Amino acid sequence: MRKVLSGALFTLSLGLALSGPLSATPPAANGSEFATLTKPGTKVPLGKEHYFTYGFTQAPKLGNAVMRVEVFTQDGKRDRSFAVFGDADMPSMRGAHSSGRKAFALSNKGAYLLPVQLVMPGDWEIRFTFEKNGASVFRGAYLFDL
Ligand SMILES: [Cu+2]
Repeated sequence: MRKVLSGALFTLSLGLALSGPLSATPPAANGSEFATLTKPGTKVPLGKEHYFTYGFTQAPKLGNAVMRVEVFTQDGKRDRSFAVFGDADMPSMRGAHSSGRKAFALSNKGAYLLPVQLVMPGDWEIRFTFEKNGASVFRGAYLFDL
């Protein structure tokens, strides 16, 4: 009886070990801890009590663009209590045009805005970090082609 039980537990824990990493959001292609974000404009969960949306203010083209992030509570009230950071780079030539980690600025309306310089066509990535009270709450990466 004991043997059967421990066998079942072993199977269960093995199952959890195998399903854990697979069921989580896949990491970015570069293997970083940044979750890959789905397409702009969709609601992305942010901790247990918030969500955010993100997207360029206009369709991005070569030159200057502005990334906008908006944070809301689950019941739809705008929230300004996070610090949001962005880092733009080209994954295929990492470091060549990296913006470095920059803080989004809060607009009067309460949107988080970050100017981004898209200096050449190709694959781009913007990494987002959301912090609250100095602690990281969420990291995500948006990959797009220009
Ligand atoms: Cu480049």
